[in-house]
Amino acid sequence: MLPKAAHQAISLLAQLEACGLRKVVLAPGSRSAPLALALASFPKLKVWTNPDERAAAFVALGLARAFEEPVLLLCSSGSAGLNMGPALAEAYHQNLPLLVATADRPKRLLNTAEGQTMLQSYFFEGFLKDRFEPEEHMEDWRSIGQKAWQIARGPIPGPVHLNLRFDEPLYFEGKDIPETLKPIGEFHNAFQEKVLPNFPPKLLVLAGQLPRSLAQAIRPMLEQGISKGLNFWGDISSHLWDLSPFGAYPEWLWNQKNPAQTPEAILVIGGTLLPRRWDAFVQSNPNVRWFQALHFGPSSPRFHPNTQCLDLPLPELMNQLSLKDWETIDMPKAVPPLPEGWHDLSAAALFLQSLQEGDALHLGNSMSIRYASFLRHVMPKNLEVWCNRGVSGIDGVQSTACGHAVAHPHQRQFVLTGDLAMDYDNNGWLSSPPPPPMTQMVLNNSGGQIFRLLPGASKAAQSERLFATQSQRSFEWLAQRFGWQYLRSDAMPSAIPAVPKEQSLLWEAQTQPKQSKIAWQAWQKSILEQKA
Ligand SMILES: Cc1ncc(C[n+]2csc(CCOP(=O)(O)OP(=O)(O)O)c2C)c(N)n1
Repeated sequence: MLPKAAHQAISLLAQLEACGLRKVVLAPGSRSAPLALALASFPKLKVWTNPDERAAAFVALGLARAFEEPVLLLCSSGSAGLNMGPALAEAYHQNLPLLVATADRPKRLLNTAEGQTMLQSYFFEGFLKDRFEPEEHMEDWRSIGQKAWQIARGPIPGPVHLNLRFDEPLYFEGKDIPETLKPIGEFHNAFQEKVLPNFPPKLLVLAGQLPRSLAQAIRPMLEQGISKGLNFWGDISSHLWDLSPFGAYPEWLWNQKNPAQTPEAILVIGGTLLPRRWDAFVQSNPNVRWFQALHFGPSSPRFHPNTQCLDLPLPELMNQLSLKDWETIDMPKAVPPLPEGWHDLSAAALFLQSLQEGDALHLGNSMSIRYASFLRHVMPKNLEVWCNRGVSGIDGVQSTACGHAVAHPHQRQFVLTGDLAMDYDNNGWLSSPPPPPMTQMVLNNSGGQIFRLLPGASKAAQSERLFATQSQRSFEWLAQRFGWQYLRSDAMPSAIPAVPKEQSLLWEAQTQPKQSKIAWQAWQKSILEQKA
């Protein structure tokens, strides 16, 4: 006879598998044993393990993002689950479907000095689509699984927490699914449609971070709209970045005083967007009307309090835009040359130039994403660009890339990241089976370069210690730890290194922070002062 915990775990997995679950990431532990053992009953489920819950959650995030389907994340009780918070917060802000099952102990053991026992119910409060905690006496968790799946998957996806209290015995044998636990049916949610407003002819569409499939779905319509004069700018994370005239468009726009170069209306679609601070533009352009698509975007106005929010599926909205004629804003046609010498910008440019169509590029926060955003003219058009711009900051850059690489083993994977982000997160590489090879450039500018560029932080006393966390470390040790090829450049190399096929490569660009700052600021200035 199967113990209660086995019934619970099997019923949950049976329902999730019937709903379409195929991928599971497990951070092993004893309390989650019923779920780990029940996995054997579901051969359709592909399982990855990683001992570090924080990294495991980012690996799952990378998988959910790459496959655009819910991924189940399993861990043990206690602080194990807490470690998954950063990736869940990121999933919430990127609208990515993660199902997180934290194993827990029976309620009666709370506050009894029992090991690995704490209040887990509200671990991820504030960044969940929903959470479930089945009653301990319930043996059948199918309906919970079904509801959790539906909510995680959408229409607007996001993370769902299942806090699962298992009582002993936790271990069992056998993998036959009892007849009584056959999955129950699924149902679908319809999306509410609303009416399209009458946009003025000089409209600018600003696209933030979008799921790749949605971006691909609206791309032909946008292309058609752009050919009819529609003004468009896609964030580097939008999967539409290559449709923009050039990297600095929004910043350039802010500097324009000529009404001919100012949009009459701005429609914001998708999630996070660099640049973020539109306050000055909003104030000096009070007549610009603001619109925002709610489908795959935030639900509150972003840049202007009087934004009209459109509750319309994005493909439909874009289709309607593609049918009209628009008025184009005059723009500069070229990007000024890069400052000479070896610095972050020239190193990043060299790395980005080496990429080919169809490659995947994973960008670290904070300067790497900015460099790439401005250097899009050196990148091949059909390059997949990925980054965590929800809320993660320097967290999970590599682990998420590991998850993505696992999903796309035949795609060439590249990572461009800062030294602190690289130091912070590399346990994605502990995953088993191990992620496929990647080529990574770490911009080693001795700490957080962003803080040397932020006026407040850079002027503070002890800025290097209190903000930039200056260090003189090399990353050769990391390459050794994971068996990667290692290359270090202290000056402009004469050639771009070849990308190895079967092995990862870590290319450490050792740059001088001061020189990198001067080059970046000078180049930005020349871009923003360009004439149309
Ligand atoms: C998890 C997390 N902790 C702290 C921060 C604050 N933070 C923002 S940028 C940054 C430094 C990033 O340094 P590095 O990875 O070297 O990139 P660079 O600024 O040089 O591009 C830090 C610590 C953050 N974004 N995320």
